[in-house]
Amino acid sequence: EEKKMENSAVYNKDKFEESFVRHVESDLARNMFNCDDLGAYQAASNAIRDSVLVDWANTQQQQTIHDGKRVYYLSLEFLMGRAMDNALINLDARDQVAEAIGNLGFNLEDVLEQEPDAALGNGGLGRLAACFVDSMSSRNYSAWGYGLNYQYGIFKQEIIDGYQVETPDYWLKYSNPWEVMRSEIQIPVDFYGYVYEHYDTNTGKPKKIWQGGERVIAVPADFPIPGFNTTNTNNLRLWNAKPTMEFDFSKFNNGDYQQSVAAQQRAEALTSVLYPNDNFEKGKELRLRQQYFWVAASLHDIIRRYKKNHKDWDNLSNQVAIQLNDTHPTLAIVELQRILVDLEGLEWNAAWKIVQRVFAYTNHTVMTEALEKWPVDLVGRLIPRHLEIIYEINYFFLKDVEAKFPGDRDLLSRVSIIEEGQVKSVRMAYLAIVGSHKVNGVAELHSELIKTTIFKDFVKIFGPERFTNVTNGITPRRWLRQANPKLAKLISEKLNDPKYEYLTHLGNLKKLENFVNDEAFLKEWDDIKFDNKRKLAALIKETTGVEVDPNVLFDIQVKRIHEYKRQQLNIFAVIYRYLHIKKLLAEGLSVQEIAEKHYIPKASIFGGKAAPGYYMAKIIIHLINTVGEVVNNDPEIGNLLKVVFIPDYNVSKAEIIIPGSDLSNHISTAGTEASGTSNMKFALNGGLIIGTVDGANVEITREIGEENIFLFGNLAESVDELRHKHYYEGVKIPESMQEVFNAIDTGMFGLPEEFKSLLDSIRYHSDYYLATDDFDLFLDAHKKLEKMFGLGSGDPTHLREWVPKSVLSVANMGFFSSDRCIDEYAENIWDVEPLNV
Ligand code: 26M
Repeated sequence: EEKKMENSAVYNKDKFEESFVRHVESDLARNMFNCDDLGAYQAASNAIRDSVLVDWANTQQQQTIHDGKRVYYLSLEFLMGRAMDNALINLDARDQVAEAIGNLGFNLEDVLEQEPDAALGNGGLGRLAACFVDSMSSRNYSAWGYGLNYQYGIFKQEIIDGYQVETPDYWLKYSNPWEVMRSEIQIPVDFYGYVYEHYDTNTGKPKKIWQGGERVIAVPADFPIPGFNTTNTNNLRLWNAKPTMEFDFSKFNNGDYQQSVAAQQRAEALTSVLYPNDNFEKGKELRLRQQYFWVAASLHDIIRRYKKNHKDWDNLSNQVAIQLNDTHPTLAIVELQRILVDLEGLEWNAAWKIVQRVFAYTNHTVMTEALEKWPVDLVGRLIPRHLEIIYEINYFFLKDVEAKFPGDRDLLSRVSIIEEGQVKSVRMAYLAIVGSHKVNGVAELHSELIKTTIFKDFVKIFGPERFTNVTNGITPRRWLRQANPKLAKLISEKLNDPKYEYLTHLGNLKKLENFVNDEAFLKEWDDIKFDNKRKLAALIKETTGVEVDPNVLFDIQVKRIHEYKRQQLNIFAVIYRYLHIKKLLAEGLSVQEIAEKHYIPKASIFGGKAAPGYYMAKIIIHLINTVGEVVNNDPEIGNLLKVVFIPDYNVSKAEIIIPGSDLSNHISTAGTEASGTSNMKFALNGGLIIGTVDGANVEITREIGEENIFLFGNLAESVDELRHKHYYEGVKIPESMQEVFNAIDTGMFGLPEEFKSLLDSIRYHSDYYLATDDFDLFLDAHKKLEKMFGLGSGDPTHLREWVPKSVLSVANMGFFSSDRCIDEYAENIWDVEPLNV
């Protein structure tokens, strides 16, 4: 505590105010009389950053002195969201700074709002990486993240006439106070060129030399990652591409100055934009260039750090663990083998053993169409030496397979890293498995599925030990304390934990079970939910113009739009509900009667982005919006039903939406959602879940109890059979769904042609995602849960039946902290221990 006080301005109001003013005057070149909220955000961030930098420098120095094993988390996406509030919470300085900022004439909440999201990711995979860096710092690991510093994050989504319109997210419009440019570090990365053989007089052996054709320089931007309740502050290093200073003199001499400057400028394009797919997109050369650029720069950096203190290559895996976030960084395996063999002169086999010990690979999908494959031609042109090495890795691998399973030609062609199709391609997942010592899935069901389906042959070849599970987690600092401060405070009071230690010992939440019969407590709990719903209603009003009554059931589905996530199932059920409410109204029932006896008042809330080229996902967005248009403007329906699509779902909106949910949807076709992580965020904030038996829903159910979650739908084990049946016997549309289709077909929600391919994919194209099989089960699950919700806050049924489930959910979510998850990686995969700095 004492150290804290002397250390920095964030713990001392006077010092903070002083520092703030200094930053306004010297960094912003303004004065306090013309400092607006944006200026205040920048000055405050700089003042806070100053103290983060002290911890950061100390941490890095001590980690270097200690010289233990470091973890490197390679991810093309880090979906960080805002940094300022998170830093204040992790430093335990929020109250002091709020007061100091108040004294200076600003309001902390307004100032925090000025920060643009760092939206350098698509969805689950990128946000997972962000939770992981928070946990790695908070649990005192020595760990770096490596990624790309995109100038444009995920596009901003506008809804115009009910359609998604994408606009660029130029998030660095104002300078970013959280990034520290390391212009002194400049790492050359080569592309193209050719490979030749050279007789090495030292070894008497031929040697491969890669002569690159185009060079780009990698310059890091570093982001300090403060831990919660610790001074341990790790580094997130995101690369920028910069042109070389070398000039193409051949062009220059030809008088083509313009051309040679243009070529230089192209370098920067490499890191300018995040690919907005959360699924593989075929053959885009720039994407592969991004991957190699990032991998080469990161490995160069890691190896340079290793070489400062070490010579013995055999020791590399005692110092370095590299985790591959999906197959996007798989070229790192090839790059390390190249460094060891071509540049450091190791024997192939010795090098390969080292490589395998260093790497581990996390898989995030079983859907085969989403597995990365790169055309051999493209790889050979871009990085010719790497293609040779891939062939050689494959040659030795297949030789081993042949020795183990002699004569099994089928097996060899099935597991070959090179796919011999119309377009010969490199199967990145196979390369990642072969080059790693561990492969993990992200939830139990998913980890089992990869072993029995897509990677089955590799279990046979390498044994089951190579495969493991690490169930995903989320950081409770952002997803409870930051997003839901009132609930976090109530919990800290109830647990008698004024320092919020439960945020790093999330199992302590269990003690909340003691209060599940305490009526005053339940009321307090419910009041906080109501308050959060009011805030969400305000966001909805502001972004869509629609007014929703915070007393109604908030039924939410926010996530990327995908057929497998089945937003279509949800909107069909909404339409069904609307049709039936209309029928009852036509029969002369009043809104009041319908609410009490048939359909409780509800707001169906959607949000999420569609990949710009994903036609079907865009139709789903359009349908949700046209349904909203009709329902919300129906003068008869009162508050029985509202349908809203919140545009531009992102991390900072999630922080408002998630705490305001009564119910959230996690309704993927069983076996398709690897884990899901928003399910955890909702449950941790006291929202109940309606979901299929898929991904981490399975473990959430085990932890919180099946009476506290609403599961429905066919199981993963039935999916193949059902698909087969659809294909050979045709799709049977249930009557309930037929009513919905008829309404769409007769133009109730706009031109039916606009939705034809969505409906046809179900009725004429085999309903791959099993909407027909699960629809009635979904409706039944709703009927059941709505009885328990009652008429919402204040209703005795609600307090008796619903709120205790909410409390019990939160009480049993301890397992899903990303701290637990990172500890499992550390112990089972990385073999590292925390270092207390
Ligand atoms: C690949 C190639 C080219 C362009 C983009 C990609 C690509 C980008 C992101 C592919 C997949 C991407 O993300 C997939 C993803 O987010 N998966 C989710 O990962 C979460 C964390 O493990 C899981 O919880 C989700 O179930 C899973 O869908």
